[in-house]
Amino acid sequence: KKTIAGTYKTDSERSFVMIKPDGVSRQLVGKIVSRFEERGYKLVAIKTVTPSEDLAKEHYSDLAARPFYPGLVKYITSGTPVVAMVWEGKDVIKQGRRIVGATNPLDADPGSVRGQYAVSVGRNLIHASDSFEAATKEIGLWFKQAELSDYEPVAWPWVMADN
Ligand code: IDP
Ligand code: MG
Repeated sequence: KKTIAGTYKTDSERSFVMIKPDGVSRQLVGKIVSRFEERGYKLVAIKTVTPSEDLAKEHYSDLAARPFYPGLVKYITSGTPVVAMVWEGKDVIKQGRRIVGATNPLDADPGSVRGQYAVSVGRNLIHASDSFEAATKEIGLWFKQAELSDYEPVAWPWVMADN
């Protein structure tokens, strides 16, 4: 698309981002949402969900063999809701992982969400898709097609410029 701000592509990727129960209970939702919003990413969907055991298990099915899996499922199904989101924009999958930070908060960049707010790997506040395949699976698992909004942020020509 060509605009006064330059040119940019309108077909960009999407990532599934989830604020885990500790992030909601610790009232960090606004701060976390702001990081994606201020970067210029587009909010495509957002809702609170109190995940069932089936949903948590399916979301983390790749980790079913890991020793921490039962505890992880318990954490996600604590009864406190999560905030499920879809964010869209250039490189949002890779960039989302950088905003979130390393899995273990001890290794997470201090500027990342986990690096600023988390201490324990088992209570690391937030999830973000790690690949296009994972994003596709996770968005489909947590959202219906009709819940994904189609609009264009006014800032996008500037944020997304590719020239
Ligand atoms: P990621 O969330 O950074 O993608 P994964 O390896 O996919 O990390 O693990 C998923 C989630 O499982 C982590 O975010 C964390 O909540 C939990 N987890 C991972 N490793 C451990 C561990 O060693 N002990 C406890 N929980 C863990
Ligand atoms: Mg992962």
